Amino acid sequence: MTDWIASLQSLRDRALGELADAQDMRQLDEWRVQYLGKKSDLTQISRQMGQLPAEERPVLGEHVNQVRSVLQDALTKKQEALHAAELERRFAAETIDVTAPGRRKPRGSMHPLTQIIEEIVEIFVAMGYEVAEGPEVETDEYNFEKLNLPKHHPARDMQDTFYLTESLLLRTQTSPMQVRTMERMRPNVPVKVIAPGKVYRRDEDDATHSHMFHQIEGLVVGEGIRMSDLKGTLELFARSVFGADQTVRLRPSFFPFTEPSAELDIRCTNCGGSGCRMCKDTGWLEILGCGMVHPRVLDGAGYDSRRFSGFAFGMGPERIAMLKYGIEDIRLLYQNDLRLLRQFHRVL
Ligand code: 2NM
Repeated sequence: MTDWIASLQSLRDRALGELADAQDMRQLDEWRVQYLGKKSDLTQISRQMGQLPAEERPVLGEHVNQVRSVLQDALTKKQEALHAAELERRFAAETIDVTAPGRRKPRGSMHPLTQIIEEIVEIFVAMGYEVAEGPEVETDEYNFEKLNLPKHHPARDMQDTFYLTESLLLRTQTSPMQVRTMERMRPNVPVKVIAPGKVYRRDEDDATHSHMFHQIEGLVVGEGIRMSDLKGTLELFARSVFGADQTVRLRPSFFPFTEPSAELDIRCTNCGGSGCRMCKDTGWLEILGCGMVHPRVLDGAGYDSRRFSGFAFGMGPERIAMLKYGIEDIRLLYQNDLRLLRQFHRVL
């Protein structure tokens, strides 16, 4: 019995000594198997206690339990210490200098065309228009038929349109969105909508033409909408974009979807009206087309033209940007040459 107790004590001292030397979790685990596991000396001793006289068993059992709990406590403490040491090591190794200066990234800004489009859309949004955007692949029906351009109409030139199938095409204007908006809104008024987006025409690209360009169209439908509403609206628009001192004039024109139709001119931004190369000595620059919505277009979209009227207009933001900034070749707007883009850098 005393021998057993002595060997338990030396077992405990040996185990604690080895535990103190353990360096990592793997060694701790080996130690646990060796001293507290199923095949450990401690477990063997527990098993062999049966050989002792009955009165000695509880005494030795007490000692065994005590050693086991001392070892178990020591193991837990050592685990916690190793854990803490590991954390300390990582905190020390992984510190970062949060005061170190960052790497500067070159900052881009909006493309001049995007800037102009947003500026124009914003002017009409401020007047209470909603913005309508929609598909670039359109049906013949919406791009032509509902805009008073029946099949075989001369203005509906096959040569100018990218047809995908007999009835599908790349839209040549954004007016299909105006028609969709009227159909969605009817019979409610007023309809006030601005439709910006890409349009496509079969054209040879040159300084003033592009097979893909942008259009912004506006439409107002209501009761008692008149040509003077159109003129006042467009005058306000022209003054917002080209300066508060701008003057405008309407010049008769023709579009299949408006009657009457007109073109809006502003005073030449280059010479102020005295005549120059830019305005071909007229003193005026054309900036958009417009007119009173044709009764057939209104009726076709579900607004009885005997009761409702409306005005519409369409402009090319490329042209507006070129006039406003004196850009002489439309292709400059698509090439993304940094020498051009940097001139329109705006800090956002
Ligand atoms: C223009 C010129 C004149 C126009 C017409 C319509 C609609 F859908 F209401 F009939 N939207 N846009 C229009 C009118 C477009 O672009 C030069």
